[in-house]
Amino acid sequence: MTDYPSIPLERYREYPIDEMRERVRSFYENLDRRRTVREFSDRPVPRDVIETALRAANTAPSGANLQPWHFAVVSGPETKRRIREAAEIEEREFYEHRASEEWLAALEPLGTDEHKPFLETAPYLIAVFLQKYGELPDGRKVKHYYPSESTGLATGLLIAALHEAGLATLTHTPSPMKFLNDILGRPKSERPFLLLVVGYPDDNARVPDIRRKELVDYASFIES
Ligand code: IYR
Repeated sequence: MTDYPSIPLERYREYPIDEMRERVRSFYENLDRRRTVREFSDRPVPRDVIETALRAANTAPSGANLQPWHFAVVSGPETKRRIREAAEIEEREFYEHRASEEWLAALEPLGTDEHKPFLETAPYLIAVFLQKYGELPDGRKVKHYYPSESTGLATGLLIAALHEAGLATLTHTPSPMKFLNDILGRPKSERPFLLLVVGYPDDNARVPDIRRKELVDYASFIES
């Protein structure tokens, strides 16, 4: 392992309080416009935009800075077709047998079902893999710490970056997702974490009129 030299925190920026307020508000207001979309356009998206969003994702904090994630970026129609086929098999099983009545009732307002045409329509699918352990070139294993937390953080940043770029995403979690390892040729050290569908929304895309919780409902301040 490398030993990192210690360097000054040169790239940190502090802002005057008013500017701090303005920046965080505008950041929040922009994120608040994000909606998960299920109807995608097939309009192409430049690959370099995806690459830069992935660089943003890769800035996420991770256990022991081991960056325990892999992003498999799929744009090829044949691979997208295979992913759709495999996902729909699992999803049919989910909606017809595996899901409890309670789960199906929770999904009802979202109007989801086993049909996943967006897996072929959208220009990009990003399969996010969690690396349970790392593998050195000589085959030795490197223990990873907090890989789920780390990969979740990286995925959150990826979604925010793509939204910032004006793209829509759908976090899709066909379960089980093991087929992604086979189709995308990923090693067994990697567990499929989720499948992110990326593109422009369809011109006629509609979304359910959901509400976000109020601050008091999801945060508490302990000041003594
Ligand atoms: N994976 C299924 C079901 C599903 C589950 C949850 I939790 C959602 O928020 C949405 C869908 C599907 O993608 O349809």
